[in-house]
Amino acid sequence: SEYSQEPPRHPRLRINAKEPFNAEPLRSDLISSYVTPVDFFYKRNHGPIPIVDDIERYCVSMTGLIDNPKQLFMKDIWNLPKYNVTATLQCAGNRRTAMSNTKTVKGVGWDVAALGNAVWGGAKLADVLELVGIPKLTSATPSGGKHVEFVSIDKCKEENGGPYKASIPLSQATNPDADVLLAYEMNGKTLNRDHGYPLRVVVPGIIGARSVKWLDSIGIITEECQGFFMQKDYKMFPPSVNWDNIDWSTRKPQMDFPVQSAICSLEDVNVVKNGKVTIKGYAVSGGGRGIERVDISVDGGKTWVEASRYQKAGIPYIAGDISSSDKWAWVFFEAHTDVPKDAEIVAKAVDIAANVQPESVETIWNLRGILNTSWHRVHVRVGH
Ligand code: MTE
Ligand code: MO
Repeated sequence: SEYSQEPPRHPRLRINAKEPFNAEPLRSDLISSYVTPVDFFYKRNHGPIPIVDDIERYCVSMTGLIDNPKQLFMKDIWNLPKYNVTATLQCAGNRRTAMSNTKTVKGVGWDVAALGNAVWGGAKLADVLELVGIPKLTSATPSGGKHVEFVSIDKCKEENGGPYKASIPLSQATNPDADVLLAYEMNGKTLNRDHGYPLRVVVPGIIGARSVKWLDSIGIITEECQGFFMQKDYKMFPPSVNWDNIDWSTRKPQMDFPVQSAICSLEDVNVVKNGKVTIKGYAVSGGGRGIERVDISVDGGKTWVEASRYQKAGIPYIAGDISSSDKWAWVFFEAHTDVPKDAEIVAKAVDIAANVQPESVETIWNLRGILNTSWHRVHVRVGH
């Protein structure tokens, strides 16, 4: 079958769909390190994993509204200055299963681990675009180019067997501070097949769907990409919209993700012996907004305490301070409490723009089940 040449994967992944392969780590594996090991980084695919076996001949076609269309080979990309950017990639479908539990949604189910934090190594897209004559900080080219489209070599059924694609605004692509990468390394090693070998886009701060893997071409275009995943998917609709009244054209493709957090040291339901629990998890917000605070409740949200936050051991995390924190990366939080009786433990994060996670999933329910950022709740039963 077309799935007979999939790469090997870690046996401890939780598989949500086999073909295409979609899997996430266990909660406990997710929070065992600030930089997620490649093996435990969630894998989100819409088709079979492509095979690129001739790296000498592999190239990215630069097309569209540019004066000199060009083919860039890996050596051209390797020749550009290399940047390492620590960035958390999060699928818009993270926590979809919990949203589905209130009312059915369409899409692959995910627990709370459809995200990961990696050190991505590669060239800045802003530098790559300069090679085809587009200067830094351009929002429109003289020829009317306003968006940058990334087209993959994979084949997806949603595109009727065509490639996965997405676009971002040219202003973001040409802004060196936006840290958009064409990445060929993940955590210091050559990118592996599951994550986009030999070259993928990494767009920090926005939903994972725009970070196109297995890049085939980059196009400068007038309007945003018209592909399925931009126009007929990954849009946020209000709870009133259903499959009978949906009008996809009324909404923009989702880009930034909202503030999110989840407890990963506990499962949905836990039995503990003496009532002492460690509450540990991650918090992250889109757009490079740091995490200001994580509040923890052990009484279902009536009263709260603040958790401690950290990225790297020994370095205090200061939200919004790029000299002490990784701007595009999650923070871990931790709190230790005594839970004398059965309890509902809740986490909610606040970002530096004072955005707060919504209390209930019902208020943000949407038919595609994206962006479930409601307060994360787990239950503890004290046994004797
Ligand atoms: N790129 C291609 N070519 N094909 C895909 O199916 N999935 C997207 C994005 N890029 C996808 C893709 C989605 S929805 C997400 S969340 C991320 O890749 C997942 O990246 P990962 O598998 O490296 O975690
Ligand atoms: Mo995704």
